Amino acid sequence: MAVEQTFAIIKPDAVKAGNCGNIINMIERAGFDILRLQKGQLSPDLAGLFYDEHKERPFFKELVDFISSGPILIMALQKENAVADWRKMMGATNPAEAEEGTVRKLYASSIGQNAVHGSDSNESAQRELALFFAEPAPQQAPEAQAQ
Ligand code: 3AN
Repeated sequence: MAVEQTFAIIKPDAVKAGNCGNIINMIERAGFDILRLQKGQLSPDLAGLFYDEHKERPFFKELVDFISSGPILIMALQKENAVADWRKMMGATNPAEAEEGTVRKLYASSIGQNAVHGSDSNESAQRELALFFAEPAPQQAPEAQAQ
């Protein structure tokens, strides 16, 4: 399987509830390399760009309002099969349908406030990583690869 990078967010509900440490622990135990980790708060404009593919959905405004409502953690995660593995670890969008042991089963409260985001494909991962992390992760730099 190919080594991939994916983009992850710990959303405002999980940050507010103090669950970042627990979620990061799960990520590390699953073997992800955390290439980037940054705390911040999205402007509604950046949130709208990020969720552009959902702009026709009825819950678009709710989505943008929520993700920009408070601090979040954004991450670039790397491992073999990173995109699918992180999606599996997150669990179903609706926490009521999420499998036992998934992040959303443990920490999400509703379909809108569902603790985490993960890219849904390699193409989305590239787009989302480029949107949030202008510079490539250190491991990708030619000098780092040469060592
Ligand atoms: P996922 O995050 O599991 O990929 P998507 O791509 O279907 O789910 O939806 C993107 C985000 O939109 C979800 N993370 C969730 O927060 C929100 N969302 C999805 N469906 C609804 C809904 N019916 N009502 C409110 N928010 C929703």
